[in-house]
Amino acid sequence: MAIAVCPGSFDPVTLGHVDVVTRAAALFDEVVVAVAVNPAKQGLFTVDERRELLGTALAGLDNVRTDAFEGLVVDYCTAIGATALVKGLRSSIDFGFEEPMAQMNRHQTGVDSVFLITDPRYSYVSSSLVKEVARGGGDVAAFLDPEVHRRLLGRLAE
Ligand code: COD
Repeated sequence: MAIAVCPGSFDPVTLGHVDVVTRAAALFDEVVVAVAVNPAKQGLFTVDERRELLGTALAGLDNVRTDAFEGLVVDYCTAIGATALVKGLRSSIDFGFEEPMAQMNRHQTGVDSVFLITDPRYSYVSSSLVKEVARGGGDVAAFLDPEVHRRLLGRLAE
């Protein structure tokens, strides 16, 4: 069984993430969407909240589950028997960021990285940009699952 991991911060999950995970689910037997726990970085949502929102946005994808991990993503892949990492690529800037990580990860344990080119509708979408625009009162509904959108506006209003 080919298991892939889609790692990320997912703070919060956007439709760009959903698109990549949906396409990965068609390529692999099982996809684990894994939230990276970074104790040094406080997010807008807790790790548990991010997993809950991922579950909402990815509902209906039967071979997808969520998890969280701390430490190196390659060690997490080994622990669960995953042979591939799946990442989304929005631009050459993403490639510049991802390429050394992919080489380092492959050097560490042999785990390969698979890159899916973003759907053009989401090529300029990131969690951080969505949060910044929403904080300023801009409309980000087109980039989020409706429940994630509702929760984002609620959190920003607190
Ligand atoms: N369209 C397509 N793909 C997208 C979009 C979009 N609109 N938005 C984001 N993505 C992709 C990103 O390119 C990325 O592949 C993934 O979705 C997750 O994105 P984010 O922003 O939620 O998460 P990041 O980029 O902060 O995640 C970085 C990791 C947590 C994956 C990385 O830091 C990591 O692996 N950390 C674990 C520690 C580790 O092993 N470090 C050594 C690495 S060599």
